[in-house]
Amino acid sequence: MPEVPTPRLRGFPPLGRTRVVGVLNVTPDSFSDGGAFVDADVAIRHGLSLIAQGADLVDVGGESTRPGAERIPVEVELARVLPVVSALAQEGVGVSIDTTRAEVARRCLDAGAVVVNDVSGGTADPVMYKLLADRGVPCVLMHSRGPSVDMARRAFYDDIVREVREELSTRLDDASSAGVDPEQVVLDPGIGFHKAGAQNWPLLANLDAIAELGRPLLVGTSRKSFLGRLLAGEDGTPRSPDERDVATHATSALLAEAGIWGVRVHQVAPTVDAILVGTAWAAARVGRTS
Ligand code: PMM
Repeated sequence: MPEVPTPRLRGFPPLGRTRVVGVLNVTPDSFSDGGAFVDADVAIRHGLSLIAQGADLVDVGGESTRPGAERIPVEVELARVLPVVSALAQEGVGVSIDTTRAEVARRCLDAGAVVVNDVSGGTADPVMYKLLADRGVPCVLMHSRGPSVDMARRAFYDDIVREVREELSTRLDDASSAGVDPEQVVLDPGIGFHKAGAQNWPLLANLDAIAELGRPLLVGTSRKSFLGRLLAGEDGTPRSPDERDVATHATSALLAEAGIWGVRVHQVAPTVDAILVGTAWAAARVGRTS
């Protein structure tokens, strides 16, 4: 993978390696870990264990974005995430809140979250950019094309790399026009969101084109269905989500080798190892002239 320049993100000094963002879904229905952490105490313990394993941030989400997922009421989302976000923040954990709702983001920032991760890129809630601008917090703007309920219908591209780049560029422009400091924005190509199976590979292989927008990149490949398809059995049955971890770690090593800012993963300890491999590989190349 070509090396991707990593611009600075205000408030996050360079680490010399890819950051690990641990996934903590407090949902009954996420595609790979749905139901495992609905109990707040179990979720909090898991968040602390992700940090102990080497996560730099824990990304707490209360609304499933799996293909076909229906929206839940804001009160339900808040009831799931707030106790977990507050408890983790009180323990000094760097919490990112995975939400498309400004109200949920606002309450979680008040409770100590330090990053807002919006899979709609700020398009789902008309006041999200304003909140981000007012609070001046780092945010992840991910590429997607609308609600998860019609993922397949919008997964059409002539040139996926060009189109995702253009659409992310529009998100960045809209956010900065609304007062968001571009230096606080991380962009994410949105692996698996309105992208079917093999469409994800050219995006991953050409992240340098997206990095030309001048912002750090976060990438979430963890346990996603394009890996399930790649690893399908002879009868074509996709590999199940919990059997996609080794393939996920392979992508993390490649992303670290390319100098990507962060990876969003379910399994932190092996990701830390994979990142060490990718980082060492890239460092060994520096200085070679032939
Ligand atoms: N993927 C999921 C949820 N949130 N956020 C970002 N920034 N990037 C992603 O790729 C992403 C995300 C869906 O995966 P999950 O259901 O396993 O959390």
